[in-house]
Amino acid sequence: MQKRILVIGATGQIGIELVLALREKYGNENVIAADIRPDSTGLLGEGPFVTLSVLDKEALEETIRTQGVTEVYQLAALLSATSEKNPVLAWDLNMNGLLNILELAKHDGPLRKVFWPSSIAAFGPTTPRHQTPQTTVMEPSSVYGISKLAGERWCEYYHLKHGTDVRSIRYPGLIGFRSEPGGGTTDYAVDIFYHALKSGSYTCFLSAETELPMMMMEDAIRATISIMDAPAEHIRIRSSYNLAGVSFTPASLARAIQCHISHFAISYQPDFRQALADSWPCSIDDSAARTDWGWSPAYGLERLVEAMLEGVRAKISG
Ligand code: AKB
Repeated sequence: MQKRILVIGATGQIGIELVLALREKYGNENVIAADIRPDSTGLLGEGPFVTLSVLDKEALEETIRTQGVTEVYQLAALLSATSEKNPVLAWDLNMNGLLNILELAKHDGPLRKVFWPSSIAAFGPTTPRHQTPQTTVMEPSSVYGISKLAGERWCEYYHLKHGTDVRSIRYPGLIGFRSEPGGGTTDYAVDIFYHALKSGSYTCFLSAETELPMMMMEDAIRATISIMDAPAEHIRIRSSYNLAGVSFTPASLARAIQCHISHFAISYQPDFRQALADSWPCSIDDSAARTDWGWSPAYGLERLVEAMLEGVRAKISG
């Protein structure tokens, strides 16, 4: 059967890159980009776009039915820092957006497969922080983390009760230059490159030694498409898979940037996001993803820094 893919939250940080990659693989016309705001990024290229709120279940149902959508990537969400400022809105969007899709996937319509992103934020201060196991204590202390943990439970529940083919990854902080992050705690690791290239200095909102799991966007998109392409029987975990790329601190990232821009200077002024970062893992054990669907990251710190400097330089001079 011909795939018809709907990407909700298409103008966000992951959405833009995912739409481009899926269009490359499946053809522009088979990937419908959807977002609550019209596309003002100009980055999505050729292909269908619909203005749609994931909270509008009727409009969602109509789009899926009339467009014959077979797969949905539900990316619309508030990230960690924005969620702390709007807890009720974050819960509504992050939870009911997912539930609307899972309910539609349950019925006899064309929709057969769902991707939903979880996050390292689903872990909490009582989780083992180093090489965090796939299955472990999960007591998230942030609104965003609570919504991600609850979402994981819903995904597994719909799979067990209704056979829903839902697949999910616990993304680390994502780093890319084509699209801008917004409202996350790991966003410093993108902002730093723009500041390094524009002004040669950066004031970081996390402390120097805050180690977090991160990943180059190319790796994250490859992982997302791989898990969706894997045979259903390989997907043993229906809550969400741990996924690791590279772990670093603001200080070690700054040192790697200084290898290319020797005058680059970093200072630290931690704000409320420090508490969020302190409640998350430093590094992740992703052996289940490696075993089940062949995951392996391609970007270490040096390669990531080179790619970001090249990409951001081209963008700002461009
Ligand atoms: C955030 O910082 O909120 C996100 C995440 C870790 O899910 N990048």
